[in-house]
Amino acid sequence: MKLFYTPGACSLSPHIVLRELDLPFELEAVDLRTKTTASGVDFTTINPKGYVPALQLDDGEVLTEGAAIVQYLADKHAPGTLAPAAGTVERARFNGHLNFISAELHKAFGPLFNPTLAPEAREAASANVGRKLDVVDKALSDGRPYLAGEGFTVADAYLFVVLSWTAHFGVDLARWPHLDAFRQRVVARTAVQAAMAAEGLSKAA
Ligand SMILES: N[C@@H](CCC(=O)N[C@@H](CS)C(=O)NCC(=O)O)C(=O)O
Repeated sequence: MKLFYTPGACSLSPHIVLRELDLPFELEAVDLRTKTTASGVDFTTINPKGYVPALQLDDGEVLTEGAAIVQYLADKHAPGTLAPAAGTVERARFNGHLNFISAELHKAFGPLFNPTLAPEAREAASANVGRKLDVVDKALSDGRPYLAGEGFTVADAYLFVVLSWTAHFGVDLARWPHLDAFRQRVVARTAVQAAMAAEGLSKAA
């Protein structure tokens, strides 16, 4: 398998999952401005949508969409471990978390990555991110260590990556104590440390 990634981007989520599962894989970086991979390939020939992550399987099949990729990896390589079993209420709740992180929280960060965003629009975007963080903080407020309960799942990997962006935009996680504690819990995981080191990210990222 080969994961097409950009350091610190949402592709860090499947990268963490590949390492949590101890699977053999290669990494290839993508320059998102030029849409060119490190080996000089036009990335849009691999993922016509032009964004990371993309996971190329050993038979050449390419999977896209981070939430789909991490569920595929969990279901195929550790059924019922990094994602609850399909068809259960637990899985439906877990899917709710994954969808919220992808469609609400991840997307809420989008405007903040635009360096030309007007100050008022930036303030509105930050407030919107804050409202989404309120929701996830509440989900962790019953003392559970991870979104689905006691065990780490692929939804936690994705949430961790999105939380890591807050530091770049001056959003202080101290306002969300459960999320802050969650981030510290997840960053300490061996697979997370290894993925971050491989992407050249510091522990604080
Ligand atoms: N819906 C996609 C969105 C992926 C996405 O937003 N990727 C960002 C990095 S976090 C990217 O590659 N942006 C560059 C672009 O869209 O041109 C997914 O969840 O995988």
